[in-house]
Amino acid sequence: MSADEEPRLVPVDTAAEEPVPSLADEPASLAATRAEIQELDVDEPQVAILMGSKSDLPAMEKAETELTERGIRSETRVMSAHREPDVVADYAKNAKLRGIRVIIAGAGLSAALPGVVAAHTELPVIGVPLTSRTSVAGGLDALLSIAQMPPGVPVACVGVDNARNAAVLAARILAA
Ligand code: AIR
Repeated sequence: MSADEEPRLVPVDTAAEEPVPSLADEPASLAATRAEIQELDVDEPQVAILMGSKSDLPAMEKAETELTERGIRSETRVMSAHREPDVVADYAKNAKLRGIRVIIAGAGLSAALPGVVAAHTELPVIGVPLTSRTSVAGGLDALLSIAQMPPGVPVACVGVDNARNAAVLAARILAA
């Protein structure tokens, strides 16, 4: 066989020869979306930790500690479903848009906070029943207030004062 008759060698990976699309070829809307994503604050919290009173902080800060140890960004806010209902509603309505993906809410006594938050957002809400100075039956009042939600408006409920478990569950939801 002469040199002229030898079969031409072709690259195995023909895709490598195809032109690589440049960013300039993107439709305008896609380019705009890409720009918006790049502007997003990468430090934004993924988990919100809410509580009904400053007096709940010693129990609830265990959730923040657990999330921080797992490298999960969170923000902590005090807001009462009974004392500041409008603040709670506004926070819950805006949480998803702000990039929050799970909400942990702890309260004692008639613990409405997790349920009211769940009424205003589609995000998963984890309630933490807390003992308080005037709790009935060691926090049974808050446990029932959080667990006994009406059908269609679920709140996950961890054990009394077990904010750490709420953080572990939040981490599992984020990883799912
Ligand atoms: N609480 C506050 N607003 C509504 C409720 N259920 C709860 C708090 C706290 C308890 O009442 O979550 O556990 C007592 O609050 P404070 O402020 O009197 O110490």
